[in-house]
Amino acid sequence: MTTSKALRFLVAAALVAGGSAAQAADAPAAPPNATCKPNGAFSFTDPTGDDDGPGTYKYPTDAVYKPGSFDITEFQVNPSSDSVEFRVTVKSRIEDPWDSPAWGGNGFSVQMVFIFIDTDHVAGSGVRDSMPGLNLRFAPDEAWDKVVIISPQPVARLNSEVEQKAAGVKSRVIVPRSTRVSGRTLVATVDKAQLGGMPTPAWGYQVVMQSNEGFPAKSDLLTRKVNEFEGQHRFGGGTDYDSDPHAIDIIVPPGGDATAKQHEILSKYNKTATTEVKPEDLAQVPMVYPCGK
Ligand SMILES: [Ca+2]
Ligand SMILES: [Ca+2]
Ligand SMILES: [Ca+2]
Repeated sequence: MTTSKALRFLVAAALVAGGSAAQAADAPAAPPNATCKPNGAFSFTDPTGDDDGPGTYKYPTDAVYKPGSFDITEFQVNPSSDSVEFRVTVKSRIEDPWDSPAWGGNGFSVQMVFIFIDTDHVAGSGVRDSMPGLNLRFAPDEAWDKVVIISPQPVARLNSEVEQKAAGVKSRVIVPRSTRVSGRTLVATVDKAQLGGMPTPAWGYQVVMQSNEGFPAKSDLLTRKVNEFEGQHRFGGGTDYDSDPHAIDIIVPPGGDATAKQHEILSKYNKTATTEVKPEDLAQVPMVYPCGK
């Protein structure tokens, strides 16, 4: 075999191994990294191909859940004079299969993102439980102070869900002033006053990818369940109970293999907990301080 023939063979083998040209083109995934500015602006990357929670999750089977729809690739925070733009990019083009304008929505259908923010990094300050339906919690010194909800649902529906299901933390919940789509990116604009101040490079973040469920269970804040087996509108690969993290993709602190780290973090839950799930049964997710402490 000549060198060029051998090279062609290797490329062909790589394409077969990757399953498609598109997958081969972005493998291996770049390690997470951050670019930071003094005003608290930053960009932080997440690998592709880790939209499987603890490594086992499968998308629902309905065709609206296109491959890559829940795969976070980048998270950006962009402060301006009196507002902050939060941008979450996914691997596939964001579509609107459920015609969100018809229900007063924001131009997309299947995604939903929770951005938890630690503004003070002080042990005991903030909330350790996540939000209803996510089945996650935070470490005592990384408890969250604010959460920004990026959802296709109109403001009134979000506020009503928060009132019904998260009343105890509603002063910490931020429904953005505007939420829109730009290509593969969800863009939420939040007023400075809602955040209680402008971001600093010391703030920590956790970005949890979920799916908008317009007909949620009583215990779930518009989130889609993860079950043992995937269904038309249910993720699979978890448990039929609320012990498994209902998180499809998260961000993890820089360094090492980000995908392996995510799988390890989201695998640490009590798989034997069924109807009685305690906070300590849940996976504990880290805050990411992309620009240092
Ligand atoms: Ca990802
Ligand atoms: Ca479950
Ligand atoms: Ca990830």
